[in-house]
Amino acid sequence: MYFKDISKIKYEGKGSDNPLAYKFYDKNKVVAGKKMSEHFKFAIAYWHSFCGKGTDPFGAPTLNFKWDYSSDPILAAKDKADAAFEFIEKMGFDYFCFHDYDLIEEGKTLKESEDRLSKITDYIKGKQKASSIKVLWGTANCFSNPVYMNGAATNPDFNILARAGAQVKMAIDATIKLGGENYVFWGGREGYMSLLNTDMKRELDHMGRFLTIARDYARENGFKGNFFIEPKPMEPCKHQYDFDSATVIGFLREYGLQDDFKLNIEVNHATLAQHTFQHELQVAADANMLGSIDANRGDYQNGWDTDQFPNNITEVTEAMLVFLKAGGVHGGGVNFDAKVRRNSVDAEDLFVAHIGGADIFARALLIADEIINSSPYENLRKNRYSSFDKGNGKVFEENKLDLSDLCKIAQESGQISLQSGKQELFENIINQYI
Ligand code: XLS
Ligand code: NI
Ligand code: NI
Repeated sequence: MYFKDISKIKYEGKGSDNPLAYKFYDKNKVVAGKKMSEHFKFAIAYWHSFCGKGTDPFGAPTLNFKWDYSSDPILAAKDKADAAFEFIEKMGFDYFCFHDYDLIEEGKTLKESEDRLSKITDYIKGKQKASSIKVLWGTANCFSNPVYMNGAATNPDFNILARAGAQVKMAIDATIKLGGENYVFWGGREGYMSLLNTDMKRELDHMGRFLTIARDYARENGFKGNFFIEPKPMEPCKHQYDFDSATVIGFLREYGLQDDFKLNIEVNHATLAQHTFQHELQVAADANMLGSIDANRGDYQNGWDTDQFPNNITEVTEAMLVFLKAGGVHGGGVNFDAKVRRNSVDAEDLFVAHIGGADIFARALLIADEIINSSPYENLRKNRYSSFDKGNGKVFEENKLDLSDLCKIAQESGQISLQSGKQELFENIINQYI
């Protein structure tokens, strides 16, 4: 046991002052026709919670992981899996997400990595059988190894692209073996540092082809889940090709991938792209491609991916309005792609952070559901468009008016009165229900 002082986290309600209890996340509570646990499918991110030890560009690790002492990579990986499973069970979550080399340290050769992955996935499979913990998604880390400094699927060197192919194949195999429900691509190095040395069109064609053959391989091997692309505009690249939801949707349609791929929206990536989280969710939902969420938050003053745990109730409430109205996500869930600050060095800090994250989503879901069902919000929004529900507006929506028709209607309609957008009223309603 790695967290022996901490017992299973329970729901104690808003009145509780126990820092190690849920105040809002009541797993079995039904909201909008589904249990909270089904709406969210909360997942822990293996990399932040069990691998990242608090380094930053200026400092050494601060977190002392009790599972990270063995010099034998297989034993170390097993200890890490024990810690992860103990944590997930104590949180009462059902899922985790992983990169290939989060599970076990990469070998010196592809063959050695493959053997290691096969051993650790055997072990984790056993642990899954003994619990009910599932994989929300798996992915390949095609960005840390120096070979990927010029990209993976978009590398100008074919040999590196092939190597990325081998790695993605192995990560898909591992995901299938562990019953993973989805598979993610996050292209941290798929982009450029300088356009001067970059043939963008050629690189994008390569990426389109790479994703196509990865999909084909997974399907041939029985994978039925969704593929997700996780947009991010920059960091580590100056410019990343999967910039934001709209860009990725255009890319997927261009390369004929729109039926198998959906989007995994991360809060801090949205804000890095100068959008809100809710904007990115809405764009994905409108294209019927809202697949999953990487929950975290950025910092208003810092310009990078700080990956802090979510705690902004207004932001998450507005996001939950989009989420509920979209009917939730396709196949995915809410993965806490977030890390405790490097000075949060107590074992219980990891629990407190995840409790806060689950609670803010639960609270926001309850509020958003109430806004939709009991407040004037829905009608106010609908009424803004009422001129399209009847008369010429309706005929326009039926695609039966041309530009000359519009001209004629405008000439006949006389003085037009201005309609208020009521933004402040909308904002007040959100605040009132929070
Ligand atoms: C990095 C990404 C990464 C993906 C998985 O910014 O969020 O963690 O979620 O590769
Ligand atoms: Ni992410
Ligand atoms: Ni991120």
